[in-house]
Amino acid sequence: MKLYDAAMPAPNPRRVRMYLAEKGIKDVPLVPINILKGESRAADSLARNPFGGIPYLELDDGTVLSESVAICRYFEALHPDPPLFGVTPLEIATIEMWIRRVELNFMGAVGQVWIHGHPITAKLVEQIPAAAELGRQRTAAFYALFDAHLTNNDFVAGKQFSMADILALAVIDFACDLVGVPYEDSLVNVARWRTAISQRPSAAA
Ligand SMILES: N[C@@H](CCC(=O)N[C@@H](CS)C(=O)NCC(=O)O)C(=O)O
Repeated sequence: MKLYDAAMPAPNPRRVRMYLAEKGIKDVPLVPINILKGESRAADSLARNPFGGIPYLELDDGTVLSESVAICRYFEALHPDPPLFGVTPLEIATIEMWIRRVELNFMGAVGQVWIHGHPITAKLVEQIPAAAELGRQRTAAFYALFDAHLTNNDFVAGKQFSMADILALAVIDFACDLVGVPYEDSLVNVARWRTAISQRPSAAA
């Protein structure tokens, strides 16, 4: 198999690299794709993944799996330990709830700012400033709810580190370090959580 990958600061491929590092899965060859040079939209890449996004995983029989969370679920089924998608029905549902919240409410909002408000994407799309502003407001709303949740939780889905932490770290680093939508200094629980998750060796993957 081969994992088509893109370097930092791309948040979605980073999720899979961090997941693999947490699981101790070392035997997945990476194929680097340069998104800024247009390689994710080149004909050979689109032939493998018509949706164009990186990462995607090509299996030995030619089957291609895209979507970072789906790729990690595939590895989770192959290598259940340590579990990063939960074990009990409640853990599984809670982690899934947070994965969807982070994808839809957080990444969706940050992505709006990235596409409609960042100088890099200004060269690629016709930007709508009002969409960027809405994305900023949605991001701030997510941060406030996230901080309140983390008041009594060390990890996104509660007591255990999970795939939801991986997703949220990839999005928050992208939001703060590239897109320019950081959280307020007053959100001390978000800051504490981010520092703790960033210190895991997998965060460097
Ligand atoms: N929902 C997808 C998103 C994939 C995606 O948009 N990846 C970005 C990099 S973070 C990308 O490849 N952008 C360039 C493109 O779509 O051509 C996932 O979770 O894997």
